[in-house]
Amino acid sequence: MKELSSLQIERLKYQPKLPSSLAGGINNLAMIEGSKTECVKDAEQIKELFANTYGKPVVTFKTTSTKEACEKRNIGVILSGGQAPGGHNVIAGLYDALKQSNPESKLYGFLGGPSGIIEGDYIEFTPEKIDAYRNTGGFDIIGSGRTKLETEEQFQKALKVCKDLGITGVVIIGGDDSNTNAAMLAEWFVKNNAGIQVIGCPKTIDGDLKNDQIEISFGFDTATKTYAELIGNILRDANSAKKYWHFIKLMGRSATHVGLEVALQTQPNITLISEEVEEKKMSLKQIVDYMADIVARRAAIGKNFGIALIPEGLIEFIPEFKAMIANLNDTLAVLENDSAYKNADENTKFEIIKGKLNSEDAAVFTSLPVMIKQQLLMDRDPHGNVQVSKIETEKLLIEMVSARLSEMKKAGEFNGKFSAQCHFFGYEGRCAFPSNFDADYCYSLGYNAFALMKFGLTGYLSSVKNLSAPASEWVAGGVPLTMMMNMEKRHGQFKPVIKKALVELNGPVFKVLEENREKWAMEDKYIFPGSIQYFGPSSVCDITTETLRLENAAKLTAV
Ligand code: FBP
Repeated sequence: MKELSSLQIERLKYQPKLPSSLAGGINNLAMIEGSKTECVKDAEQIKELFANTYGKPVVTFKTTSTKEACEKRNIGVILSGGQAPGGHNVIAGLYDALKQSNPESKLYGFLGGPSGIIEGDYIEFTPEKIDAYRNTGGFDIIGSGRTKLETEEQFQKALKVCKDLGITGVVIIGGDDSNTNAAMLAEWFVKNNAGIQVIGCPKTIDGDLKNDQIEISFGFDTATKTYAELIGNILRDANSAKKYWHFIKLMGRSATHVGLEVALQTQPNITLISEEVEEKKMSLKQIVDYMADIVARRAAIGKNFGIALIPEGLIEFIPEFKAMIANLNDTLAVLENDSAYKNADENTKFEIIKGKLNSEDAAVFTSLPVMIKQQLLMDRDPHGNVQVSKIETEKLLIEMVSARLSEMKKAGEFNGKFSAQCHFFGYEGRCAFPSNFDADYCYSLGYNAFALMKFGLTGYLSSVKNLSAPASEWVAGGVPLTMMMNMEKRHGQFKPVIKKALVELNGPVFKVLEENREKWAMEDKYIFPGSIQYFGPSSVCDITTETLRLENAAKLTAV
């Protein structure tokens, strides 16, 4: 019986590339400080909440000839939130840097996400354990979770666990919510003279944790390439059978970076962009009309097939739903402790909700099919987010487009067939073998996280920039977490959180879609990217996403 696939065996041998500023070794680094920073919004409140960690400078590293080893250190690491390809390499990079700086140092992994540091649930990494997970996908090395770290009791428990293990640094690998945890923990540790640093690493397939300092979160590259492969296959199937419309919902939570990137890689017939829907204040009816119009126009030229990409978070961006969901969130936060509501049957729950919403929101809620109502009432995640992965927007749209086409048929405006298949691609891409890009980027992020600790920093996000250049030219450094924060309403209360980066409608990536979408709607300009390649020519194995390529090219032109 085989224990490992041939690809597993080969990937374990891959040696990830480091930027040349780090490749000289962890003991040969110098840090360069930039200017002080400000948060993106709500400065007064953020400054007050993060009195000890606010406003620190951006930093970068360079190699020096002066060698400076580290004292023995114990570090803890947490994988937090949804899986993203490359997480294991962040841990491998961190481990290698730590051991290079002092072989006596230890790395602990907290199990099951942030709850591990509170419960004292951990393992100590050995070289064998690390080696078995190099360049592999998934978070199974220590598991992940979505616990929100915010209470005094949680922080006290985390402090005790760290003190018992002699831990003086914690690395949190996560997205916007998890790095909000990192910022809160960093601030609390400084305020309480704990002597424990906290560094974050930018993870999420959603690609929404980005700004001038963080070009992309890790996992986006591999996940979008995986979805693009699957969608390329479906495009070819649709173009072969010529009998189905495929409505494909794509993960990405709020922002449509995933959908946009995959659209550029495959050129499907319809791509909905949540940010555009919001900007143009499109109603659900207008979205349905737009889709039905393309279906009808294609049918008129004999094409009763096509592919539509639907972003996971669409519903929260349709203005009438956005308002209703915001009020629904507040209502549910209150009803959370109401036993009459909790014990009520489904119909009574719908009635209670209707009674609590204003008349406009109640009308929107009532207009929805039962399935969507049920999905909207599901528990929020621990950070207060609607669990959009469970809302079947693709089915809702198929139902509504089909109804609209029936009306059009009666009016003589549609004379074709509409037979639809629905898909949801999300989990398929989150644990894929990291692409070479993600393998290198993640290893560098982890290695760099230890460099930030070595220089005594806390409340920073590990940052590796210039990512569309070869890895040797990447720029390693750190960015203060507070720089990305603002106040947002969660579970009915305003809280400090890292601001999500949405698709920029005047940015270079959306522009490509905008300029081409009519052509892609009618002519079949499908592209078939195929599977991620790990071995072979650089032109196939080391390509970045279109998003990164276009955004960095635009930055260069602007300079
Ligand atoms: P993160 O923001 O934690 O990286 O999560 C990304 C994500 O994959 C979203 O795209 C998706 O909406 C969500 O996680 C699904 O969550 P879960 O894994 O809990 O079902």
